[in-house]
Amino acid sequence: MQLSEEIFQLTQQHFGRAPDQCDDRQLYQALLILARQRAGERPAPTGERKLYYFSAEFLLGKLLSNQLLALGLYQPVKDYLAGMGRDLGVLESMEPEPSLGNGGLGRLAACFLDSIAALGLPGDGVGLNYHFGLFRQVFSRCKQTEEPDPWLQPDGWLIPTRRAFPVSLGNTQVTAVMYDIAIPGAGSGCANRLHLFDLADPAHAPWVGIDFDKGDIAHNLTSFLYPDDSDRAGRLLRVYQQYFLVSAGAQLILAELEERGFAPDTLADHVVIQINDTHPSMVIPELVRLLMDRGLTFDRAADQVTAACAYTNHTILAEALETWPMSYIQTAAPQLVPILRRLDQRAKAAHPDPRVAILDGEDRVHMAHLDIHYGFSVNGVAQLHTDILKHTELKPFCDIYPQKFSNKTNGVTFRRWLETCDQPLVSLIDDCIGPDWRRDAQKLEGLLQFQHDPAVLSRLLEVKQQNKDRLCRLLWSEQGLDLDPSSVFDVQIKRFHEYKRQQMNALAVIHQYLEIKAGRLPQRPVTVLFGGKAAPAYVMAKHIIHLILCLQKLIEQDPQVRPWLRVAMVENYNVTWAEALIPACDLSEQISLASKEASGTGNMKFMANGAVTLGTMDGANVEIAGLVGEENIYTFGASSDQVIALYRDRSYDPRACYHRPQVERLVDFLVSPELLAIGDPASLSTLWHDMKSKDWFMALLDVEDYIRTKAEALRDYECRTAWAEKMLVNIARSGYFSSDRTIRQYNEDIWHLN
Ligand code: 475
Repeated sequence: MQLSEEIFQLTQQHFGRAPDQCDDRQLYQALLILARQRAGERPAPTGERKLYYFSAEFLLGKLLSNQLLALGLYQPVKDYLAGMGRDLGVLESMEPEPSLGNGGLGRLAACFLDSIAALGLPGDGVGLNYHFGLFRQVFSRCKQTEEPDPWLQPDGWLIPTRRAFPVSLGNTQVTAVMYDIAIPGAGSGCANRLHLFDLADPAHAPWVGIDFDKGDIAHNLTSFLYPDDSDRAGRLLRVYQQYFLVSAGAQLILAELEERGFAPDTLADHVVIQINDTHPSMVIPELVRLLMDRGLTFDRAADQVTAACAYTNHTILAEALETWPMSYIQTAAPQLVPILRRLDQRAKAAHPDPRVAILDGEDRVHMAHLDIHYGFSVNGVAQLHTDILKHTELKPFCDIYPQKFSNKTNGVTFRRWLETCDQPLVSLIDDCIGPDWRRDAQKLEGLLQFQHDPAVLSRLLEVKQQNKDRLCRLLWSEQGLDLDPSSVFDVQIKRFHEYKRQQMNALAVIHQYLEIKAGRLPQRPVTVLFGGKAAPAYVMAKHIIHLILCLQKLIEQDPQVRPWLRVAMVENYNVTWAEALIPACDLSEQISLASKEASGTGNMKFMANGAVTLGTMDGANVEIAGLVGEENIYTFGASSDQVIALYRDRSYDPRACYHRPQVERLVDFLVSPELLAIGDPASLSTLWHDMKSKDWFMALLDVEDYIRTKAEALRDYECRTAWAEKMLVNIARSGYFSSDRTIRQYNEDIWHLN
């Protein structure tokens, strides 16, 4: 059937009218149903082994455009709509963004599902269906507040299935039901699934408010992603969630294994489980338990599970390395306790070194240690991060199991992060090198032949301008921000965390502000854009957001500064905002303290869209620098070796850095009369004290070099042709960071799917 006929039938059937008589919502709904049906008809990829990607988060973003793209319908649908004077972007703006993720780890999982399907590999995602997701960020009096984000729509992307599994949570018996989102693969003709488990019983329907009773498991198990874990009840709730996810997921794996005609003791021949950070680590003892129920001995079960499980580490931050008191597991999943004790004893018998123990002297379970002993693969997410894991953080493990460790540098799907989010740039690329880069992103290197082509370079600058204009329109209509599209767009978008050092960027803003106040004007106005959420219980991150919102307000009120410098913080930053911000960015801020950012993936997206990086030699920035060469990136700051030595020797002295005259006046501005008149004195002075005396992530160590390097970048920006060359080299060299490449490597080295 013709596409137009199919859409006609759908709108007739559902709304009793022809497409051109439908309103935007109806037309959107018809296209959703079309995509859902087409994806549902696609066969699953086949292979001897099947991958299950277990993750607490899948940060999908809006689905319509990317589903149509994978189905080969994107351009036909756009053309069809254009023929009626309608626009796919307008229709898609109706779609609420699924709120199933938080940051890089969740977005990586979404990029991976896209690439796994595109490569035709058999692999499904396994996660939870959080009804209110993370939270919706609302600014009120220059502070972040949190509201539930009810993103689920009737008749949306979720496909109900007949799968249901019993799960015992302490002394409560619940049923996990499974919903699916189809994941069609671009160019593969296949579709995988993202399985999202939820509570079955409507009497147990999730709770609606945000101040819920955390003890009421039945009502809030799948309410929120990362419920506040600053107290015991919140932490217990996380353990309940984790166990619910892995128990249902493990039962799914064994059910499918049986349906494929394989015996439980051949698990590892037919199944590989990728454990995305430690949140799903309890899948290990749960599978051991279920295999023992099916007749395997403990040792045989443990061996099968070890040969099936692979672990990805995403962070070396101590506070993110999960350890659960055994007493929590005794409460939430008592059936796992004897298994965990046996797994611990078996590991201790072979490796008595207390540094590698699963259970420590306080009876806490170290989830990463469990993954490393009882998995066959451990990977970091960028070369530097993997090296730090091997030589520092996980060295005792690497000495025992050197063969388990490998690097898999992250990647991003160019289908979402170039093809659908930056159409002006895509047209330019197509005109230069044709369409082949879609199948093989390394082909973007073909752009290098245009590095000195004035026509291409000036078109590149026009494309960037178009994207900046588009962003300005959007920020105006959605958030009432009116920005200057002819200014330089300097963008830092990511979760708020002290190690990512948004506070250092804020100090640079203060520097620019004081310069303008002193009559030293920049060559061109600058707009510093921020976006990101702070975890509700992360007090210091919230102080940093407050500082930025106060600076924004201060500058808005100042007619002397406002024409030259603006600060704009996007409210409720999410994937959808990223898709508008990244194509519009000139300068990409990747300024984490070296050694702390495992990889970063935003850095890759910016690069592919022609932004130039201002960054530390951290995470994947190191690899970006290697690919583009030093003249096409701005790096600064202490090296990871220096930082690691400062921590090891406890020799970082924030007070000494603070007392440098240029630094002191920037830091003291936090408690200046101007700022105190706008903000909350308690919040600003807490941040001020912390910066002077603790500065755990060493913002004051790097701030001067940072300000100097940013000034250099802004100077270079004025030579427009030379800047356009830098943009072009960044785009041309970004192909390495396609998640198709990353997934090929996972498959070749870890999964061996087909
Ligand atoms: C890294 N999230 C990025 C990205 O590999 C990296 C942890 C605990 C609880 C909740 N969320 C988390 C993360 O650790 C996370 O998102 N890590 C990020 O993973 C993908 O690119 O450098 O910070």
